[in-house]
Amino acid sequence: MAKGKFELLCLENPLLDIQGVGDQALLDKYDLKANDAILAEEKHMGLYDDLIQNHDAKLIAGGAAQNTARGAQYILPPDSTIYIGCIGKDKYGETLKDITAKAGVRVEYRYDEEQPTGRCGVVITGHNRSLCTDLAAANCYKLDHLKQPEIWKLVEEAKFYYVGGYHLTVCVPAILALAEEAAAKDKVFMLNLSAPFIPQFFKDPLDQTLPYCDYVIANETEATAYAESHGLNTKDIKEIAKHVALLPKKNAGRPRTVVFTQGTDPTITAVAKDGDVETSQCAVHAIGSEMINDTNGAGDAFAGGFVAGIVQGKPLETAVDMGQWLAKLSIQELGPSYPFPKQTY
Ligand code: 26A
Repeated sequence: MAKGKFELLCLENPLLDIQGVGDQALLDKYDLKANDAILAEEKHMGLYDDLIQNHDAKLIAGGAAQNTARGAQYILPPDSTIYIGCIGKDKYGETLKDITAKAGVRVEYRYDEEQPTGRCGVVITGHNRSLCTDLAAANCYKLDHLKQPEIWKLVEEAKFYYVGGYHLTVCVPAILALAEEAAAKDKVFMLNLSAPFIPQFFKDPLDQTLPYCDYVIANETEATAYAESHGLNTKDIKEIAKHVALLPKKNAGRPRTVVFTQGTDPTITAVAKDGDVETSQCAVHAIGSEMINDTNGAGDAFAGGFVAGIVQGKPLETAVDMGQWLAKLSIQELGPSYPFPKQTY
């Protein structure tokens, strides 16, 4: 296979997932919803040890965009993907680095001197997953790191940027630096909305970033949260996709594409060009419920397959189908993982 040239650069929050199977009582104990993603508060701090001691929790590499980076690299030629974020100087951080590097992703972490590596408590109940994140070091990412000459050189050499919307809670200046580089040099900038609380509570930084986005990826609950927080007065996923596609754009030379997944329902796409918007639908890859291990990371895997397709210059429908294919593989694994030996699309 031809060697890539680190064309794809991803930025977000590196986390170690502490994943165990729970029940309604465990969700109630920590005031968690069955299918949600939140930032941990004081009342959640006991969850991590509880998962390890009482729920046979496993430690798995997580962090949404880091999962996506591993997913994209699963498909792309060697040396195609770089991942950037902040970890602590500890064992969890080393574990994360090893797993991500083994997946062929080049990691360029900032190491925080004080905070430990971030962790995400994952409570699995059936096909739902509740994510509760203690960002710790992941919250300490700084623009200074991105602007270091040896890192910024990698930014300049990359042609595609993928940012997890979760990073809007961490370092907006770093996101905007990538976004502006993309707009100025006509490169591709992609954003995932990540979780309903992002459009809900991080509306302003999201609105600052959207004009730079060539691709916006989200699931249906994130799309609905966007519509609500922006007063769109509709729950129709296709209408929301059209609205986002038509928002103002910095780099008018590239159309904006919106991709909204809907679980097992078809994925909606909307592409805006010259004030017009074209929508279409792509079916998911069906899978028997008995084949599903867990759905932690399914959306990240979709994004990984999709982004790999875009980097490879595939047509939109093919890129969406690559996302569905990788999501189907990932939900059969434990957490946000991909099967080895590698399967090919
Ligand atoms: C800022 N927050 C809340 C987060 C996350 C997160 N990744 C980055 N930032 N909360 C959960 N995750 C990750 O999402 C993956 C599943 O989609 C988890 O680590 C999990 O691997």
